[in-house]
Amino acid sequence: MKLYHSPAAPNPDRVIYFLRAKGKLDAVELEEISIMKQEHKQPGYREVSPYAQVPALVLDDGTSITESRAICTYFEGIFPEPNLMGTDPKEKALIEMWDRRVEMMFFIQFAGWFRNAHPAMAPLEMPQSPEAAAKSEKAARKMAERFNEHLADHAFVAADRFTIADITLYITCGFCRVMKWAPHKELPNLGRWHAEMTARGFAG
Ligand SMILES: N[C@@H](CCC(=O)N[C@@H](CS)C(=O)NCC(=O)O)C(=O)O
Repeated sequence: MKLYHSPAAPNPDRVIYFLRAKGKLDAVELEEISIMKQEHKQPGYREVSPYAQVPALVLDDGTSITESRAICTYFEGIFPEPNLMGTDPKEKALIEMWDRRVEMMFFIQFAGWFRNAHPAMAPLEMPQSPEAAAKSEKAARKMAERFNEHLADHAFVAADRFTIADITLYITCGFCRVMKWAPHKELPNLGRWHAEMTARGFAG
């Protein structure tokens, strides 16, 4: 199977870190797609990912799976250990709840700030909107503070153990560098958690 990714892009990194946490990065052939060169918008790649996004996973039977979380769900199924998405209905639901909170309330808000404010995003986000950027920045900063509060008395984001929700928060904190922001360097509990995650080695 082949995983299309872009170096240092957060959604592909989510999948790569997930696979590395499983010890299975070698199970996929990696192919790089340059977003900056707009390779993801070329007709050949659109056959793999019709919405022109990375990551995309193409299985040996030709099936194409996009959406980073869906790709992680597939890998969780074929590589069940270590479990990163829950073992029983309650744990699965709680891990998904936290993972979606990170993705939708922090990551997507941060992405809205980045896409509407950063000059490098101008060709991809037309027109950029300073108002949307300011609103998204405020929401992202608020969520960083909420996760910092959560991590004051939790070692991990969800389920009292390492899960996909930690990976999603980790890639979000890393992605913040593009706006010269490092929430884990400003907020102490996020900082403690981030250092522990780095020590696990899944980010390479
Ligand atoms: N919800 C999708 C989002 C994928 C996505 O937006 N990927 C970005 C890279 S991190 C991308 O392809 N951007 C290209 C563009 O916006 O034109 C997922 O989780 O995979």
